Amino acid sequence: MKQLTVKETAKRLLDAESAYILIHRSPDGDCIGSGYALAEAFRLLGKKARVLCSDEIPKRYHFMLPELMTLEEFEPKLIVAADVADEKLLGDALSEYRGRVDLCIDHHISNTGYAEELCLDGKAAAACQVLYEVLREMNVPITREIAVCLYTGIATDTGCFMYDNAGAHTHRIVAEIMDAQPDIRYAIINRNMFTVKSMGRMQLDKILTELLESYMDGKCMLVCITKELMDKYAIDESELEGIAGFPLQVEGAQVSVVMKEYEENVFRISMRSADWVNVSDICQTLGGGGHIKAAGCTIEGTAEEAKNVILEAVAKGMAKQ
Ligand SMILES: [Mn+2]
Repeated sequence: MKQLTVKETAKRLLDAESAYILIHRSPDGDCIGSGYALAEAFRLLGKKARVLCSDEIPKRYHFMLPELMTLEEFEPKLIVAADVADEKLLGDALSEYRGRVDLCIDHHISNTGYAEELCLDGKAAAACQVLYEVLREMNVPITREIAVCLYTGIATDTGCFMYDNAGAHTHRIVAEIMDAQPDIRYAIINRNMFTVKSMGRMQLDKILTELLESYMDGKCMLVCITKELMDKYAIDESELEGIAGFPLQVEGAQVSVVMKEYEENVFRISMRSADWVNVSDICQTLGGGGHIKAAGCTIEGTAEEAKNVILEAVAKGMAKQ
């Protein structure tokens, strides 16, 4: 793996006449934003690009998708991954691209270096922020479509500019995006991403409130969402968006753990930290990773077994720090 500067990355992209752009499974605002903004940039430059994802893009993000040209099949000259920290996160449907990624644009310090070339800024709030700098270097205009993608990616990865990662530089880039496209209703994007919930999701929040479990004198709040629960209330996977920070709203909570039963006896764990606990370290001891305040891992076993493993790791992690 070779580390590329923004300038080198821009050149690499300008030199390629076509690309497949891979984003991670369970797509979020940042990978969708960076993937489609790059595809749109390719289109503007008269190149071919297609965004590939193992999972369908959830409806709530459809407003971000530019009307890309319908393309005939093409053999990509470049395979790019956007916001994908680990090849495993490409998901099953894209597993054929493992070991074949030419260039990765990312902001996860935990990036495994699977791509041949890597443009990584571990300090950037979002892959969209890194991509913004690359697009400027490529002299790509910040069109309405690109602005919507980049803004949404940065807004979602910073929890609506509430996390530490939203520093002065991030705000400056966002200001530049807003200056470039002043007519976009940014407040509406934020309202739709952070405030508006389906009635089903409101009901789910009520159930989750009842299911909240408190550990370590309330410093660790946990909620376990089993398949049984999902079925009982007919909850769709996409309605669980942004649920990771939910238990962290409780006063005094330092770490939140959301366990989602992905397959029977397989739990995807999302961990969040309010302040000083490094959950990336904790998740790494469980075979996962991520950011200091937002990380995840996968645990197999019954809910009780998984819970015990996680709580032990959290207790250890908190004692160490
Ligand atoms: Mn991201």
